Amino acid sequence: PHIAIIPAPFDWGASRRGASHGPQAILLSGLERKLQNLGLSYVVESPDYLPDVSLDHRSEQHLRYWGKIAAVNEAIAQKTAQAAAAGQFPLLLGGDHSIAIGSVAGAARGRRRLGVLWIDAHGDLNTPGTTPSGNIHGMSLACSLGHGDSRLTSIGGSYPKVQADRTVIVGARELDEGERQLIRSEGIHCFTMHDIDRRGMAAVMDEAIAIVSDGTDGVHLSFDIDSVDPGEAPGTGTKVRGGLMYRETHLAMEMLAESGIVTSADVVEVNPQLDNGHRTARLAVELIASLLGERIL
Ligand code: DIR
Ligand code: MN
Ligand code: MN
Ligand code: MN
Repeated sequence: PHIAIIPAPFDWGASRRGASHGPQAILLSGLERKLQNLGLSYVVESPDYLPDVSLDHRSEQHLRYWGKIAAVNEAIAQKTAQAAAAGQFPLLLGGDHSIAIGSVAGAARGRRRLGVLWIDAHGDLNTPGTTPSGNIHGMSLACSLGHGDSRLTSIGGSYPKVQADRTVIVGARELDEGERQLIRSEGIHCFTMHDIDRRGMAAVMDEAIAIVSDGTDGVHLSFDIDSVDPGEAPGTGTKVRGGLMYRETHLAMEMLAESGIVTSADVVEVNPQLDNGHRTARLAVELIASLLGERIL
């Protein structure tokens, strides 16, 4: 199969429960039919690769549920690396965004010059020293860059999985002070909603694609559905007004498909318990189809 659909039904990294039902909601919203119509071969992996962490209560105030998150992400890294090594495109279905600690680590195992495109309302660049919430889904990109607690940065190997100059954030509109400082001190490329408003999505994505593909040996797309405006994507835990419009988001996915640079992806933070019917899960399916080559004409 060309695509390995890897469910990551996990939500201990977020401030509220429910994103663990995201994979099932996305699958029930017609993902397989879309892939079939695109002529893509795929396998849906069983979630049995994840360890049972129900009895792991290791947690700290600034690193909530780190025990569960470390154990689950080791397994996600392993599963992602295995799929990539088999020549497949790992497509992770979250789950909250803490699962990207594992998916990025897994994608980086075979691609030491991995580019990362992080489409999100947030930066996910907090560390235990800067987090306002203690929620690890707000720290996953920092972890992948090697910042934060070694119990998280060592997942999938004790080295930074990606470099700041190959990392691009698109859609940011709610950054904490520590995140702003890390963006400046590390030189992380960050296209905010202000940049998208001024320059348009096409220009921003052209530049983002150029950055993540320059000198890299693969690109991981980490797509947080809360990047989309809450009017289109109400089913997510940390909604922020003023997000990406429906067509802007599809355009970004279509441009990524045309570029052919993306080698792995996650779609995270779909929470069916907060959704309006299956509106957000269905949007996720549509966006995945655009990413994987669905065209209007
Ligand atoms: C906030 C929220 N910056 C935090 N982060 C979210 O808790 O660190 N990330 N929602 O997706
Ligand atoms: Mn996120
Ligand atoms: Mn977010
Ligand atoms: Mn927030």
